Amino acid sequence: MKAHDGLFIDGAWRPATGTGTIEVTNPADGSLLATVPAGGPEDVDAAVRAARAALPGWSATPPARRAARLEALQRILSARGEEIAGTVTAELGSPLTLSRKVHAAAPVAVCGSYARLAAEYSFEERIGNSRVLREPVGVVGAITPWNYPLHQIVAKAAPALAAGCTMVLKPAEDTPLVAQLFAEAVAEAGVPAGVFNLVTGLGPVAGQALAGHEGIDLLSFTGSTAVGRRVGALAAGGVKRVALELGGKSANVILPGADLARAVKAGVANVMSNSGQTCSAWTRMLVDAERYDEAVRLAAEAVARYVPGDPARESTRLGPLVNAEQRERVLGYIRRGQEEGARLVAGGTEPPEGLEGGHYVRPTVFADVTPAMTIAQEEIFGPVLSVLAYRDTEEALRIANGTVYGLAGAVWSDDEEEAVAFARRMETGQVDINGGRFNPLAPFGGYKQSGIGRELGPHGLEEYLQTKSLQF
Ligand code: TXE
Repeated sequence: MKAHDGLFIDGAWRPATGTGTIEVTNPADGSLLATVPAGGPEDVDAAVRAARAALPGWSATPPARRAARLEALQRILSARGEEIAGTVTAELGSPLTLSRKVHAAAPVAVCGSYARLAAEYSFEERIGNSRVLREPVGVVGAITPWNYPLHQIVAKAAPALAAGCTMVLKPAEDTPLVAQLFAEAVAEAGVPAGVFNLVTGLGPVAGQALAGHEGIDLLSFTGSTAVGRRVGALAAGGVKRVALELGGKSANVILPGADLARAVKAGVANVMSNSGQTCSAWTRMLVDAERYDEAVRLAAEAVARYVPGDPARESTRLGPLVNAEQRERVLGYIRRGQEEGARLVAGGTEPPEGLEGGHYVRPTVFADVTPAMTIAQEEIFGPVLSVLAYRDTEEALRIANGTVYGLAGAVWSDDEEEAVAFARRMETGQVDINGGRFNPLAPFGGYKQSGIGRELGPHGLEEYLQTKSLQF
């Protein structure tokens, strides 16, 4: 595949100072797609300097003109949608239909929402005898994961640019190609040199250098809780602002009156989408004891429709996992579930037939899962659903809230008010009521160890602003 052999710094593709490279492979068959440079601390330094130099000009650019650049970016991302979808399918392994519908489409919607917000947002307000100015935080260091590779970038870049910040992005090692494509789009959209910089590289080298760099004002990280904890501490040590979007173990609570067939089907689809590599995935399905057996039967039936296959085929609904390490992690959790006494009703550790060479895992459903089991507590990040029983809604709430995470969740009921009342008591940043639909303006982010800060919409914009008050 086409790839740049340089880093995008100060508006141009430049060679990295180090000689290291990253091999980008196709998770469906292990073949080599491209090689990209692995930037080092000196490259990160050059990128941060470029972002710092571009800050006065970009932050003083009227919001309406920043909005015009975001609009242009939205148009370019939309026009290059097929190319984006193909790139994400190749480097992540997500089925082509999902790549089109979500990986390529969501960033277009998010860019559009920030073009409008930049134009409409009140960057100044009066409070009594004060004028409160909302000014850009400054230079942003952004570190992103591979699971929604373009969306995760745009969820940081669009609000940062709308706010008047400049930035340096270190994308995930597994998915640098769509990040390069995004840098091309930013340049094509007429965003001035130095406003957006891209350093591909290894997490512990380039990522670490960025997180600890004195020249950034905000570190925005999405990834694992373990790394987030470390880089957050590093940035906070330099008294930098920190935004963290980390893991999840979301509960899908099906209340006794809910339409069971619909809720189970949607719950299975949610977990199997993107091979379960979604931080907000509803990985724990909670069903009342009376309807438990029926729910397990429906879940096993629904999961049979997710046959692993080549993600480049239009008909495939379940692709491979991103890499061999992730597959091993997920298989380890499946083994652990069996050892701890959960009942396997679909899938398992056997590799799917005829797909040798790819990082495939069978779609897996566990029944008789109890809240203390490892598979009910830890983020698996694979196509694995746990079904748990509850006796009454108080117990359902205790189970739902009984993990260190609090990113998302779902509640199903025939009485919307009952569902909302339950959702109010959930310790989580986002709850889908009877299915829910993606809203690019709604804040997304975690309670508890799922993170700090919010992305998307006006709340996401405010992460990139700081306030100054003038008293009269
Ligand atoms: O994530 P990492 P990994 C979870 C999920 C998954 C697990 C491991 O459970 O199974 O994390 O995935 C960069 N200093 N999530 O190992 O390592 C890295 O280069 C600075 C949830 O891929 O956290 C990449 O750009 N940066 C999640 C980014 O951090 C470092 C999405 C994320 O990688 C670094 C992904 C370091 N020392 C995984 N080490 C979500 N919240 O959606 C790594 N990085």
